[in-house]
Amino acid sequence: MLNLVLFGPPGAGKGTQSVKLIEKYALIHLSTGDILRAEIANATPRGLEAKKLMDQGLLVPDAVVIGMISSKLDANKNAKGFIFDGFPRTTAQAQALDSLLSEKNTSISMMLALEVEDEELTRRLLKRGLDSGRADDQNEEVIRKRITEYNSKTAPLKQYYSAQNKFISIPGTGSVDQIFELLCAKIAR
Ligand code: B4P
Repeated sequence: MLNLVLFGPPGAGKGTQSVKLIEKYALIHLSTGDILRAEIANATPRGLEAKKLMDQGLLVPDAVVIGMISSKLDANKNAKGFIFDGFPRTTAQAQALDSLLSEKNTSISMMLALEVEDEELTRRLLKRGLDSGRADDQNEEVIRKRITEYNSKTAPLKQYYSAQNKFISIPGTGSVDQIFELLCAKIAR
């Protein structure tokens, strides 16, 4: 199985590149951000709780997102592989993912990390906020909070995957197609 973690700060291009990767490699796309936004749109109790945190730029509790990923893995037993987009975001999530995959006799193949400077991230997210309708993209203070959450809780996962020899860094600036080619070259190695 090909199981990719697509990693990077908010606005690095994870969602954008996932669309291209799932088409090329026929993988199942699991984006915790998309799953949470669907729960919000359906006004589920979990969605309503998550919205309060997401609107402030904070992470949703580990137990919530781990539970969501676990059910999605169970629902896709015959998948050729998965792209984990925006998950894991904490060490507890990474450990839970390793054990969920090992129960299925598989593991993460590699972590592809898109690297983009903070100023460019803010610019991209504010631009998306003009037409996305996403509350967390419309306020510069909230965007900065998301980047701070990333730097304190999520960036340490680079070490987690480096220790397993699975960390690959990719420049996340340039055209979407150029970045996609870099990702494909690393996957093909
Ligand atoms: P996510 O939905 O994961 O959102 P994101 O990181 O902000 O965006 P994404 O990475 O998909 O966007 P992209 O860069 O593609 O999370 C939202 C919130 O949900 C989190 O803040 C958190 O509260 C919660 N959450 C989600 N997962 C969680 C978890 N595991 N644990 C706890 N909480 C969790 O695109 C950004 C913009 O850049 C787009 O407009 C795009 O067009 C543009 N862009 C992309 N590539 C570009 C390029 N090469 N050049 C110029 N612009 C580019």
